[in-house]
Amino acid sequence: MERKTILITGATSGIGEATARLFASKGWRIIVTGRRADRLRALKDELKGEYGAQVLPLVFDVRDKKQVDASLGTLPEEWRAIDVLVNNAGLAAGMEHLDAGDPADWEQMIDTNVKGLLWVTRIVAPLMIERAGAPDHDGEGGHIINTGSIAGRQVYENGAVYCASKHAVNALSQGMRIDFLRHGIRVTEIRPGMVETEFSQVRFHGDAERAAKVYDGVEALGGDDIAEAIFWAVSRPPHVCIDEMTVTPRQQANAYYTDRK
Ligand code: NDP
Ligand code: 8X3
Repeated sequence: MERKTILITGATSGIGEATARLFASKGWRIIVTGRRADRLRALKDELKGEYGAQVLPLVFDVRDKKQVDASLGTLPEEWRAIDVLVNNAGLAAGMEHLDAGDPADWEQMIDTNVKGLLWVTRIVAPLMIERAGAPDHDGEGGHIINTGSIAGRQVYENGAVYCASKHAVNALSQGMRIDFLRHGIRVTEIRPGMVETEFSQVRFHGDAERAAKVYDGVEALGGDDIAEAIFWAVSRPPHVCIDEMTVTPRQQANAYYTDRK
C-alpha cells in the first residue's frame, strides 16, 4: 500500500508532536512544522529511529505569510501529495479582562490561530484539489483537521480574544467544508478541553507555577488523547466525514464546570 502523507503544524510540542508520533507509528510519511528547529530535528531523528518513518521538518512562523509561502510553496515534488493537513499551531497569550489586555498578545493570537491557519490552508488545499483532479487519483479527497477548542463555542472571563480566535476557527472550518465540498475534501474541527501541554506555560508567559495550577485536581487530557481522536477521524471510510469532535477530560463538563478533586 502506498504510504500516506500528513502535514502537521505546531509539531514541536503537545498535541502536534503527539500526532506526529502516532501517525509515524502507523506508517505515515510526516511533514512537521514549527519555529523551534532543534525540536523538529530531534523529532525527525526519533521517528526515523523508532518507526523508520520518512519525516520532512520545515521551520517557519505561521504568522509570516512570506515564510509560509516560501516553505510550503516550494515543497519537493515527492512531498506535494499531502493527504491530511492538521492546522494545529496555535496558542493563548495572557489572561486578563479586555480593558487590561496587551495588544501584542491579541495580535499574536489572531495572527497565529486565525491568519496562520489561513496562510497554510491557502497553499495546501490547492495541492489537494489539483491532485484530486489527476486521472490516476484514487478518488479519495484530502482531509483538513483544524484544532479548535471548547473556547470556540463558549466564551469565558479573561479569555475574550483567545475565544474569539477559536470561534473564528469554528467559522473557517464550516466555510471550508462548504467551499471544498465539490473537491471531496473532508474537514474536521476537533475541539479539545483541557490538555496538559506547554499551552498554559505559553499563555502565562513562562510562569510554570501559574500554569501548573490550571491542572490542579484534574486528570487532564494528554496530547496523545487528541492524537488518537485525529487518527480515528482520518481513518473513517472515505464516504464518512467527522465534522466536529469535542473531547474533554472526564472531570470537565465544559469551559465553565470542572470537578476538581
Ligand atoms: P503547545 O504550546 O504544547 O504547542 C503549540 C504548538 O504550536 C507548538 O508546536 C508551537 O511551535 C506551535 N506554534 C505556536 N505559535 C506558532 C507560530 N507562530 N508559528 C508556528 N508554530 C507555532 O500547545 P498545544 O499542543 O496544547 O496546542 C496545540 C493547539 O491546540 C493550539 O491551537 C491550541 O489553541 C489548541 N488547544 C489546546 C488546548 C489545551 O488545553 N492545551 C485545548 C484546546 C485547544 P513553536 O513554538 O516551535 O513554533
Ligand atoms: C484551550 C482550552 O479552556 O483554556 O483551548 O480555552 S481553554
